[in-house]
Amino acid sequence: MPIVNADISEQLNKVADLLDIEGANPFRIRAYRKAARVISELPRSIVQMLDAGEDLDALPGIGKDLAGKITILARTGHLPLLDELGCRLPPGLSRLLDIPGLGPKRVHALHEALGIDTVAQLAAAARAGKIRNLPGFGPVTERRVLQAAALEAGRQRRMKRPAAEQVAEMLLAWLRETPGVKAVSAAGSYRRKRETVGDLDMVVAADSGSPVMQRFISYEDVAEVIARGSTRSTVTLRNGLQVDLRVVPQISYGAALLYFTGSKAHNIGLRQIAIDKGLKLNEYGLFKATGRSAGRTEQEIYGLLGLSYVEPELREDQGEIDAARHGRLPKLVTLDQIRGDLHAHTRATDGQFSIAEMARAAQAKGYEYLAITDHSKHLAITHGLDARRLGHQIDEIDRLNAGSTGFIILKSAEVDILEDGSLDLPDSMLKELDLVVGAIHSGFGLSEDEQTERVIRAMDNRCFTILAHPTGRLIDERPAYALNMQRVMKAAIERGCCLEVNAQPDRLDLTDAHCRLAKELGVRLAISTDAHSTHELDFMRFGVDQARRGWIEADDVLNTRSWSELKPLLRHG
Ligand code: DGT
Ligand code: CA
Ligand code: CA
Repeated sequence: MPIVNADISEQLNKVADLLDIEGANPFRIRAYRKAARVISELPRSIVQMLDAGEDLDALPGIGKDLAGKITILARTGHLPLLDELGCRLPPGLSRLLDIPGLGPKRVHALHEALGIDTVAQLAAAARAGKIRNLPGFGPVTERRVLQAAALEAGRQRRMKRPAAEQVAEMLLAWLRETPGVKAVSAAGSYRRKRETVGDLDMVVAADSGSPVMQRFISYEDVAEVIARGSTRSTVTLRNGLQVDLRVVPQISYGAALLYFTGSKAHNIGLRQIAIDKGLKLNEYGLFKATGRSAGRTEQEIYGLLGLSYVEPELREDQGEIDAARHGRLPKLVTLDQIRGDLHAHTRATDGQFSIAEMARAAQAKGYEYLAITDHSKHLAITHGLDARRLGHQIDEIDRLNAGSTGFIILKSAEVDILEDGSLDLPDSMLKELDLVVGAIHSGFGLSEDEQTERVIRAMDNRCFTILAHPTGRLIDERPAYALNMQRVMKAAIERGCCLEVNAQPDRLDLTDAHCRLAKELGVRLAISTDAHSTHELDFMRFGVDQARRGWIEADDVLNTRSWSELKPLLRHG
């Protein structure tokens, strides 16, 4: 893989950051930053320039010495100076830079004054009130640092779904190939489809545990074996994730799966029902005084407890046991019921592909429609569309639709909701669209009342259709802005608007609890990928999982419908 300009620029910036932390000569630091900027804005690739035999020191701000370093970096993908700096500085220091509000200058000051090298030390100093007294810091910064450090620590502990999924599926496949293995499944929060997982739990059915454990600890990604037994072992993988594995005989497989899937609260509820029936439930089975009654499958255990089968996504002790007893569990929406995607970007703004390429990929998934929802101009960083460019996009979509059957590209936009609640495109343009997706990308700091009013005012616009990523949170990175969700949802119902379940695995916004609230209040939801590339259309499964955790059924979801069924449900100015 040839190194691209953006990578070179990033590495140079990193050098500048580390030099800055070290307190190096400001001119030297500035030279690296300038070079990083020049290279990131270059219309041509550095590698191509080198291939053509051109001199890099002809570029503005890049002298002989830097040109040499950049050449090494471009040719080898490696910058020796960066390794050197990395060795000279404590390893935790550069992670401090990831904390919002902490630039290299402040990291340098914290290191010099308090000897802080790690996020944990930083949090401890903030808690002890030591940071507020440093020159240039103060109590506000101290509080911010404390919040950010808590988030940062949380980020280290829990892993988001795509990363967890990759690790889990490969390991499951590895275990499945062990001779004598009869069944293999993930359990725990991963199987319950939680947004993040603390560790992975796996259950294997086999007559003998030892060969399975032998294969488990010989998995190439294992960094450390924490515990090893014939029925239970724990390892840490190279990426830091811990995995717990249990091996049980097939006759106990269902009971073990049930137990280790959890949640703990759900298990406690089940165990109480067993006790009330004079039975005993544990990870080996469901027992009568006279011996085992069930254990091979989860289904037979639920059945003997007088419950219908509870999908793992619902096992959170949120009323599912009662619903299972009375046959009132929801029939959860499934991925194959999804018939289109109502939020996707193209190269016109911050996406990576053309309208036609995105549409072709959506059609290949078996969808009937895809809404193109590029950003509006207020989001300048994405080169958002103004009325004129949106007009061109509309013309292009009409042209593409004219030549296709069985698939329709929907005309739309992800229009910014401005701070006063007005929309960032004129009504005359919005009226031309099949649907309007509205979103907040600025002014996160408004009070709950102000933010709620802002969103409701946006929905007052007769063209407004779907509120995208309604809380604005980024998992473990940015908290939700203050918003009264109940009021927003009620206002949406009154106005015929819908809310989005954004399927980006960093967002998953609405949350499961909000999905549940939407269902109770009767707000329709769109499960949308917000895809910025063709492969991100596959994020749909994460959105569906989130909706399932929120008890959502097909009828609650806009895009389980064909376009002809959907169209009359969308209000239009
Ligand atoms: P995580 O790993 O933090 O994302 O969440 P879980 O739910 O995967 O929790 P974990 O890994 O500690 O345990 C996996 C499952 O094992 C858990 O969901 C239920 C079961 N479990 C663990 N400890 C207990 C316990 O003390 N009592 C009961 N009833 N079940 C437990
Ligand atoms: Ca777990
Ligand atoms: Ca565990």
